[in-house]
Amino acid sequence: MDEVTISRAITESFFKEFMAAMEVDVAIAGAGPSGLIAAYHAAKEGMNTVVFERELRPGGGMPGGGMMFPRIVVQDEGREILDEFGVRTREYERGYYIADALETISTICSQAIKAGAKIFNLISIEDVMIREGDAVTGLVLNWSAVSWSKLHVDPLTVRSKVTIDATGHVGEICHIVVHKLGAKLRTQTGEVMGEKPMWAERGEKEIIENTKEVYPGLIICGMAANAVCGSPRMGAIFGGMLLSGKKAAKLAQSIVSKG
Ligand code: 48F
Repeated sequence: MDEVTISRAITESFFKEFMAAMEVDVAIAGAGPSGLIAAYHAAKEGMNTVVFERELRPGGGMPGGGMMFPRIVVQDEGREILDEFGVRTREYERGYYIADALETISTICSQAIKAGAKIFNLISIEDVMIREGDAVTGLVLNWSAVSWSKLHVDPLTVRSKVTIDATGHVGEICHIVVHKLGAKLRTQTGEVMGEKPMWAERGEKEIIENTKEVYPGLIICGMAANAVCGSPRMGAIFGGMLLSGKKAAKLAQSIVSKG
């Protein structure tokens, strides 16, 4: 057993993938359920796809289930998606299906990686790259440990044909675009409107309409879509997250195919 061989194997394989991720079709900020579903579908459609996740582990809010009970609920449309992934569900009451949160998120994450998406954890998006017309053309990243320790270290950048903000309840990438560019988003007010209080049915319905190209080169999906467009949160029902991720990948494909 040679420790240095182990170290070389890890370093070389990481940097090979990291270099390949610097110029991609689709760059996704956030490896929560919506970002991972978007990554799975984008990669499956043959797009070169990378996901950057701030935390040590992917999954976002899904492993926590409802109030740390690691279970999630999906409706019929969500169940169909879980069926495709081979995630087991049980009908609790008519139209309400329960799944194990850890089985669900680990399966989606594994399938996204197997479909070809590259997921880098412990990396935070701290800015966007822009070009003519202020279109978003990439993400600016740094080790999460740098921001957590408040070190002054300059970031690196990846170029992408399309970027997806899947950062959850804050919608961090949209905030950056609005604050740094003074840009108007394709929302009712042109601003990040902020998430509204819990209303599961409306939240689940509106998340699909809210999943869109909100700014040139920038798609919003998952809870970020509702937070940016001023729609309600929905708690531990996850069908909308899954459908939103799938729609985001489709939108990304139409942008990538236009070149
Ligand atoms: O919050 P999160 O799970 O977002 P989602 O995919 O799903 C929402 C549900 O989990 C739940 C819900 C269900 O009804 O409302 O909350 O929309 O995942 C977002 C991920 O993005 C990461 C964050 O750590 C989390 O894992 N993230 C947030 N900001 C950044 C980031 C950033 N600037 N750079 C990298 N990752």
